[in-house]
Amino acid sequence: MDNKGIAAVFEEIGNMLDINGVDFFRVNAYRKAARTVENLAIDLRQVVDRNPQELDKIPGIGKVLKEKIIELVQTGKCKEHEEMKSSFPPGLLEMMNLRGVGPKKIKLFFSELKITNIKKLKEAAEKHQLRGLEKMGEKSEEEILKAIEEYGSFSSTRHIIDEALQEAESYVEYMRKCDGVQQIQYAGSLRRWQETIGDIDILVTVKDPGKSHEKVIKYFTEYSEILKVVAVGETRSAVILKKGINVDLRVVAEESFGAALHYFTGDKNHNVKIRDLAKKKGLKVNEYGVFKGEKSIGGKTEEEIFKAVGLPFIIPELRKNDGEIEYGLEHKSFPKFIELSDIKADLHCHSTYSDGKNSIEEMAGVFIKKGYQYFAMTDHSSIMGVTGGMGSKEIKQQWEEIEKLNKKLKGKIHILKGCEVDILKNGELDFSDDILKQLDVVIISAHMFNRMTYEEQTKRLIAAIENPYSMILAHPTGRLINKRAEMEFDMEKIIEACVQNKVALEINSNPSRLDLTDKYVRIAKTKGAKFVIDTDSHALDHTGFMKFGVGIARRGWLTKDDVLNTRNLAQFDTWL
Ligand code: DGT
Ligand code: CA
Ligand code: CA
Ligand code: ZN
Repeated sequence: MDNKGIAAVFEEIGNMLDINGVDFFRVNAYRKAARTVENLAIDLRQVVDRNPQELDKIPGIGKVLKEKIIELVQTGKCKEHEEMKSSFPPGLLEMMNLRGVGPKKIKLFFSELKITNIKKLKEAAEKHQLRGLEKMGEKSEEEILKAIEEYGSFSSTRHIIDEALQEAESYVEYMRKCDGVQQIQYAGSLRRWQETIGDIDILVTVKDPGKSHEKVIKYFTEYSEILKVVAVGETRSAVILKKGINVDLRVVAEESFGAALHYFTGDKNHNVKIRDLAKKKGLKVNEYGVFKGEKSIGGKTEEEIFKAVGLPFIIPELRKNDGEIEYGLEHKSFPKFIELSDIKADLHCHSTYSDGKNSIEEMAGVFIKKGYQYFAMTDHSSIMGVTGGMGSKEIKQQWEEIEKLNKKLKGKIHILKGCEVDILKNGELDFSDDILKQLDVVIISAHMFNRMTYEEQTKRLIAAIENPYSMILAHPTGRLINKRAEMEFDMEKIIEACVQNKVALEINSNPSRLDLTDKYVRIAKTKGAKFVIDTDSHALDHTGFMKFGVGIARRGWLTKDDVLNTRNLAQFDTWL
């Protein structure tokens, strides 16, 4: 079991103890340990393998927790945790996922109304049984119903893109080693860089069809990460991975690779339109090729498919029957869309000055390796108490450190003084003008007060955008995919206010955020907005998220010129 798994077990033990009303210190010890383990830079599996005594050096991990870590690493389970869980009604802990419901409420609902799961909680709320309980009223009852609805809409099984991508890449790497496999490519929503992924689609061509098919399919079903093989056919197979993601495999002949890749990349609406176009030209397009009567006239490459229906190549990101086919027919070519290699800087990241895991110098190191020319250090302002945000004293210390580092790193990278300043309830910013005016980059973002009405929220955000010091509006809706709903406001008005006030819109590349969405990226572009693509990194490895933001930008038809952090430092300074 890895650090993340161990942290989850500790968190769950803490929650169960809390629901049981066990003393505060024990509850707290588990919760703290969960956080400590989650934030460790070292892999506990390695520590236990090497020398378990080293666990003593980790602060907050006493003898009992140490033994549990060893047990979890070695057996993947913890006896006490399993026993506690079996004494809990199934469904009780799932209620922890509801916004605004914690151990205290769960205990209350259970002891007073024998509520053991979300379904029963919903029934009780609908019958107005909750409002009579201690510290509960009409309003809190409504909040619970809202939270249940919100949670329900997330219980779909779409996957976060970076999890799907990692699984797909490992699978492809494994398949490459199979004798007989010629070309291999993942297709579907993943190749289109859609924000969430239903299942992974993998396409393979084989050297000698007929002979190799069976061998390739067998090899596919022998992958070590498979939980269950769902289907095995002559040219296809489907499995479920241990991570809970479904994977479809199709095996085609070499001469059909382009046609099959086009078909399985989709999306479906785009495919249907292409087939209609072909029909009008007296042709037939399917996953095996382009046909005139019985005769194949192409299909080895995707270009051949597009060419047959009178289109230039359409990048996968654009394929959603959202105007790309009409545009291609009319213009015969597309603009050159932004690419990952165009990015010259990251303008949103965190260090240990707030809730980041790494120092400023470590962050600088990773950006130098990427070949960036500059980056903005943008820790949180102080209202974000839980994140250890900076007050005016800390931010001045940070400036001193940045100045020193800029001397030390001269010629390698330049660090801009920035801040992710919170938008307060009334639309003012969480730092005085005196601080704001000394910053190179001011990112504004709303992390709190997300339950205001639609009108109030719109007004609040516009007020913040109109602040003369505001430069970039970060992750506007605040959503966390599969976890937290979007904040509601008039997005088009917000985009217009950004254009008027020369505030750039951020495409946040964190795969759980991907906020702005492609739909609004495209709308904002037509309204004349400028963009930045940021990772919002809280640790060194998050800096690799940039590709997901670039995917969203391409889905929103952005070119290099639309995106400010493709500029070199001098050009970027001019924009500032
Ligand atoms: P997902 O998996 O829900 O994230 O989305 P996709 O686009 O990967 O969809 P998936 O896995 O069901 O199918 C992969 C591709 O196969 C899809 O993008 C287009 C093609 N496809 C699937 N079903 C149909 C269909 O009924 N008609 C046509 N024309 N194409 C289809
Ligand atoms: Ca798929
Ligand atoms: Ca599929
Ligand atoms: Zn941030």
